[in-house]
Amino acid sequence: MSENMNYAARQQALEAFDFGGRILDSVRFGNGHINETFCVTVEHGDHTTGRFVLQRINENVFKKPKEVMENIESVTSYLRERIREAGGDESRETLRVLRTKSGNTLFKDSSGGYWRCYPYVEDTFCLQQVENPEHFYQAARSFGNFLYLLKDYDASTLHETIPRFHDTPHRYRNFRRALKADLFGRAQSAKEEIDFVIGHRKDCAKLFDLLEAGELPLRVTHNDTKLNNILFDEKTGMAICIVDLDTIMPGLSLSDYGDAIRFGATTAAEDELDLSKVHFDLSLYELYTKGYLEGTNGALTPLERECLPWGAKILTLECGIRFLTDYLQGDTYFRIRYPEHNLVRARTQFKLVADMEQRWEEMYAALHRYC
Ligand code: GN1
Ligand code: MG
Repeated sequence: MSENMNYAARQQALEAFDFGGRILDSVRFGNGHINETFCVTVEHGDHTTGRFVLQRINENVFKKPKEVMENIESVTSYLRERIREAGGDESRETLRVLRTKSGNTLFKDSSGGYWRCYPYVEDTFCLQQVENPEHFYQAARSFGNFLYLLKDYDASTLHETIPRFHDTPHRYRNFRRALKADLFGRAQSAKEEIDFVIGHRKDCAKLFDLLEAGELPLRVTHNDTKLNNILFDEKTGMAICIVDLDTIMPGLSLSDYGDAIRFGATTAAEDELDLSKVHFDLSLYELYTKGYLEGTNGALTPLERECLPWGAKILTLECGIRFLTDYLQGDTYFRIRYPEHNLVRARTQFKLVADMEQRWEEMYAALHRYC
């Protein structure tokens, strides 16, 4: 879409939502790889200002935006009740969907783009990397608590917003297809990474087989538990609100746990170019494990707990496979800033997987200190 059309679509969205005041400005916001995000500042009648997060949902990724919003609306309403019962602050501890002037959770612009909006949770900050281990521990408790609060919510009533999202064997098959097609002639520049994935094909099925056999439960999961999908309170430093709710759907607890480890228990960014800086951080892994077990408050089954290291390894492998597949397919999924960006991302993930394998016994020893 051209910049002008983009601008016109955003203006329509700004007009559509019920912000309860005069719009002062709207600026690009955030670090997500998928949706387009803007921060909107509004002046109310009494001259106070308020902020909102306005997003255009990426329809290439989320084919059914209505279903995305149904999941979000239903789960956040449920969470609000649980938070209220526990004496928490429901206006800060979960997102609230802002409606349009005609009462809808979604707005469709004239070019067909879908938009939704949330009030901004003020006096919070977001982290791109672990700076202080305490924050990572807080994030673990919060994502654990998310699972705990939703443990009695019937996961089968939720839509699968991205079919087979954390179905790792399916991701592996997509990778093989992309490799076979090699539409952009990129396979020769990713030989080592391709061999790494093929060498790990058997690992891909480990958790999925247990799910199919009914040994691991299907739960309500977030499915995108990166550290930057959580808001911390500026005053207390506590993780208070989980954001980026589009991928809430039925899934494995191990995906939520594993994805958080992959992104946070590392010494470098997801797209660090210098692999000598990328290491799996065992002490952050241990801290997150402790926090997650505390947050889930006994809700995990013994087998789920025992599979946590596998969750870490498989989700890291899976994310690397997704980056590599997108690289082979010409970067149609993840937003990139330069041509090899997805390959660079894949490399860091495989480096972390290799590190985990080397420290496998230590990972289990750390886990068994808490369960
Ligand atoms: C995407 O939207 P964002 O940047 O939080 C992706 C995740 C990946 C992540 C990798 C819907 O998350 O699955 O793990 O990038 N989200 C979707 O950084 O595919
Ligand atoms: Mg995000």
